[in-house]
Amino acid sequence: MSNIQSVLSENRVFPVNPEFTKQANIKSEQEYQQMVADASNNYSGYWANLARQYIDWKAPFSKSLNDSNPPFYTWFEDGKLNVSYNCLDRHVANNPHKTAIIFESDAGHIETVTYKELLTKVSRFANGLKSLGIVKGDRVIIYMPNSIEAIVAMQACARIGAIHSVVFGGFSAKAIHERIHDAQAKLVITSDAQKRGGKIFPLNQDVKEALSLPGCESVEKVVIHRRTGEKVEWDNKRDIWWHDVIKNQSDECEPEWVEAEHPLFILYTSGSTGTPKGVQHASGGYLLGAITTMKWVFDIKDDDIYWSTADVGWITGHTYLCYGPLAVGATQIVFEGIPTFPAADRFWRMIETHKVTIFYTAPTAIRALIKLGGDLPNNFDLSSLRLLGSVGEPINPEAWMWYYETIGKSKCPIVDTWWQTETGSHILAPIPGITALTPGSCTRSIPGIFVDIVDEAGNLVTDNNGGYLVIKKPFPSQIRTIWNNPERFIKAYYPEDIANGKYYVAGDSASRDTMGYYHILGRIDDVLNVSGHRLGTMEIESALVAHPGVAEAAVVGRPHDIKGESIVAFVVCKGQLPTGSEKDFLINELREWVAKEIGALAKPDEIRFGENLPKTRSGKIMRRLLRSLAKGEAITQDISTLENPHILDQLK
Ligand code: 6R9
Repeated sequence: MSNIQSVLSENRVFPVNPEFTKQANIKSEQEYQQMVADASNNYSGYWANLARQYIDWKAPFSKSLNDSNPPFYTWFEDGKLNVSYNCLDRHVANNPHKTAIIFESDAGHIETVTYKELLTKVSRFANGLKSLGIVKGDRVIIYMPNSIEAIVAMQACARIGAIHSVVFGGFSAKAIHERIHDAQAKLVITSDAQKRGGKIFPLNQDVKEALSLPGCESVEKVVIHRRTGEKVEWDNKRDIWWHDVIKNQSDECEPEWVEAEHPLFILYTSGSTGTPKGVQHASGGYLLGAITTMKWVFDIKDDDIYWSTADVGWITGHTYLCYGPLAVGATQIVFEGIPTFPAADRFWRMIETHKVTIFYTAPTAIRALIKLGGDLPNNFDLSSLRLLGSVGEPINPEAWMWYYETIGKSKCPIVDTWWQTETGSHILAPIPGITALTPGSCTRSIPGIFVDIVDEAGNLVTDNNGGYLVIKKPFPSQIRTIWNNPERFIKAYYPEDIANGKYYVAGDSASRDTMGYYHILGRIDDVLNVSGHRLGTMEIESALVAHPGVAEAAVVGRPHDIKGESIVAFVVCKGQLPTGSEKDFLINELREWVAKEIGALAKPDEIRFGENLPKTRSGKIMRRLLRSLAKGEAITQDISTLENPHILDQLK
């Protein structure tokens, strides 16, 4: 709450830096307003013009938006393109020796590849995939660290029309298994291990474990990249080394020209119910969202050194690492490690070393780095920076101010970008050359995207209490469906009980201030945001209940200074209420259990035991009450409907 209050009472405004405006891709408010007017007057034509301008099409499209079967919208459907061609070949034709990626490993080793070299790597690997029998439409799981190879693997899938699904390296074998099964993947691409913060994480071992569980019969081969040299438990029938896959392959691979709606990838994300949802993105519309926002929000230029610290396992690592920067022909940093290794000055050192001009990271990293050494950045030359970005969760005004002053020296605009796995690209974000900034606000919508705040009935909400954040018109980069589950797609994003299912409902609440700027207040569903990672409370509860000693569990979020939210679990055990050393043992065991079921990122920070959970007489768990208990607040809610008030004392 304190975070929300401070955001809402924020009234500092930082005008645009005129030096920035002079060189910006969008230079004036009139230009922005003209774009909004163009989109209002001819919505479909507005996006069609951009798609023709920014994407190289093999076969031109004649139709822009097709909204004949809502909410299954399509864009540019009779056009043909290849995303990898747009990311590589067209730049190689103009500027083959431009650096595409500067890779810095966890240990500080640097490797650089040009566009031409990257195209060669992608083509060889794409040919290798074909030799393994992978064809257009096949699903490929990628479980790799941030690396040139992870990008090569994703781009190679795009090149041959295979649909990748990247699984974040922090997820467990169980989580990989779930995704393989849901996507019916034919191939898994992984590394022997991953090095982060000096520690080794055996990725291939997780894949092995996942494949040993029933339901992975679809997987024919596992390609293993040798990253660390860790010993690999080899499976003769299934495993093949990356270096053997590319051996003797041609440097050229004709792209598979796919329809604009051909799925580019599936990325699993948490929702309020059930298992993670396979968010499906289309090739053409997604690419357009990535390119336009690279230009408008990141103001990308030919000579920029762009750095997004995101991991390829998340949507930011897809749009603003693998696809967006390459689609616009930029030079970017790809970093394998973590911000605090070998010391908490790693980011600042890297900005100095590589003369980074655009830096994009998450509030949780900023908060952690302030805590570990708020004046460390002063030891480095950060003068190359010209633009800063933030993503993943609301940035509290204090962290914003530090980022603005200490990192940006009060001259770099901060683009606080609100978007989601499902939106594919930025939705709310400042346009840096024209938008005055307010700490903690992601300001206005991208020109051509129509956002609003409404109540259940679909009426506009204008007060500070906020309402449902919705996107009123379909847009090119949006989710097409949930893989294999169109009913769930409709229910999750176009629910009948909010504005009659007319609008895309984001799952966040927001309010607008007197400048018309948006302030995100947080999720309205049972989704937690822990260090910028989306986790469903239900997912963690199911994991806990799967433990043989647990009868029932409820999970809530509690505000946390650095992580944004921390995870508090209330657990009812089978049998006696655990006490003393038995209790400590069980807490430890349950935390490890959740790490195994989902991944270390989902480990509860605190576990409390009770003989029961607070429930209404109809048996519903009173989550609001649990949230108050987790925060240590006095219970002021009406507990008259509570069936078992005495257990509140146990759970305190
Ligand atoms: C890109 C990404 C999406 C959820 C979203 C919201 C939160 C993301 C934010 C933000 C406030 C921002 N979120 N960016 N909240 N300000 N700038 O993070 O995608 O992992 O799908 O999470 O993250 O709650 O609904 P994803």
